Amino acid sequence: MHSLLVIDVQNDFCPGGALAVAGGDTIVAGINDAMADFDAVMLTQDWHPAGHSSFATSHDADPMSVIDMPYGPQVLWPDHCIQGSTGAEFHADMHVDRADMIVRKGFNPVIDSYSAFFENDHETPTGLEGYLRTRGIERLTLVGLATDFCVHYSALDATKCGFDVTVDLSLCRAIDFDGSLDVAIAAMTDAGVTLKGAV
Ligand code: VGL
Ligand code: ZN
Repeated sequence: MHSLLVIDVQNDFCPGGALAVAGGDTIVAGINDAMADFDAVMLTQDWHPAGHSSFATSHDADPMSVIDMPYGPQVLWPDHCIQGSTGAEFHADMHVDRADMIVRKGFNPVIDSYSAFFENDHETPTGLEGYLRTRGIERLTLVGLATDFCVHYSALDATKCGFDVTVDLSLCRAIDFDGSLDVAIAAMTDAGVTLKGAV
């Protein structure tokens, strides 16, 4: 079984959103088309409570600054993907009805969660691993936003969990902050993730 895992294609990561990724909306049609090629489709949804600890406003700090959290360094983001907000909704054109499963992440007020599998402490599971295993899914193709954060960490954790992982870079877009895209490509390559398509 081969599943498509669509990461965080939400309004706040698209142009006009709170944490807009350049070209974030341009991948939606291609993702919809790709859904037909898979046995199953899963979506993730970044889903933060107001006042989340990953927000710069919660620390009186500048967006994109980095602080030390008990679980390691954390980039402080503009407020984004607040539970129930329009920014947290999926892009209106995405075929959400095709998804068997929607995984929400980042709801723990004190730990961020880039990965679809574990929170940023790299320990607390989201439950996705068990879901995929019990459904007999062994192969995953990841697409979505952003290449260098949530796609990157989800791909690394998926390989750690033993799945056969491909990232289709043509259906991803990056934040590319402070060299983060180069770091992500190198880390995914080292981890044995198959990278397909152009960045
Ligand atoms: C993401 C930063 C903060 C992502 C989510 O989806 O890549 N990045 N929250
Ligand atoms: Zn977030």
